[in-house]
Amino acid sequence: MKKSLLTLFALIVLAFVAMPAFTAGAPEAGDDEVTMLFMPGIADPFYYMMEKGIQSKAEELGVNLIVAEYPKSWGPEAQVPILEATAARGGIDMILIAPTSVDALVTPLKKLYDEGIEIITVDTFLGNGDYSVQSEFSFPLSYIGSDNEKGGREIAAELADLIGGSGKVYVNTTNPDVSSVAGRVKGFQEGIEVFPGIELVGVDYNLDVQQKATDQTLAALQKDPDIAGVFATNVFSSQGAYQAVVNAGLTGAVKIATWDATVDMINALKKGQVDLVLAQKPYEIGSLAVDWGYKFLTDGAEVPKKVIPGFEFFTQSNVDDPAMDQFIYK
Ligand code: T6T
Repeated sequence: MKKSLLTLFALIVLAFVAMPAFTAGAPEAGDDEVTMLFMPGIADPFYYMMEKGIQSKAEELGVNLIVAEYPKSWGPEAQVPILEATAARGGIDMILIAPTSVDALVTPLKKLYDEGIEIITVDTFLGNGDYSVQSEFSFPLSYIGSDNEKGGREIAAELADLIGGSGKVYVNTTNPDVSSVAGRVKGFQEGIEVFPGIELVGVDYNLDVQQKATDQTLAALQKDPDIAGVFATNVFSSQGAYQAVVNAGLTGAVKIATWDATVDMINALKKGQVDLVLAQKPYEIGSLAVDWGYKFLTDGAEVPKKVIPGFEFFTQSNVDDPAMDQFIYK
């Protein structure tokens, strides 16, 4: 009797000791659930629209989604502390992030990547955005966003047309180290090169502050009263720059090509205060990022190094077309 009790006791002890060996690697409850973190660049209608695309695809696929706090200003100093604090919660399989600098986000993201978190960059990218060539910034799975240089070139051609192929043009943009807007300026400069009669008189950086865009554009118009065209490269640049033209009483005389289809910009187009609005597809960018990320995490699918949804142009002739309504960031 005593012997069998001892055996039973030994068996129980053995079971407890051996239990972990049997359970390691086995998914804990909810472990195979995919968790993604969305880290936007700044609080603006473009990223709100992107979040909608992310939310709806995450819901569809059963992805556990964490949306980080929206930075109140643009830049690594605002974005990195939020990113690191949110990632420190743990349990994150993938980060969908719009890096606010091509350089300054490489180290903080590489650290998280080395901790086992996959990265997809949405809207903006690291380095030169070519993740197919091994480099210190090629660790993200993919860049999902607009072809900004192509958009810049097309806007140059449209603005050239609007000003009759010659005259002075001015650019208001945000930051030199941000891939998206830098690409737009580069494309624009390439685009106007084919027009010998067009002169680029200045490029100002407003650090993504709308009032700064208004002040800079007003100063540029005062310095060069014969500026014929303005290109503003994103939401706050556009909303600031056209306000300066309105305040200077130059609406119609100065042609304005803008980027990002906010409700404010579409209303300005309807009022003839701007002449062109390029609409990116933030909802689609967000949805594609979750879709490809999920395929990678669950099936090991190969994610294309670049996924580029197109863009649309709002003009005075199509702004009231109901088919265009879907492209407004609202
Ligand atoms: O233009 C978008 C985005 O594409 C860019 O990278 C940063 O600015 C916006 O978010 C608009 O404010």
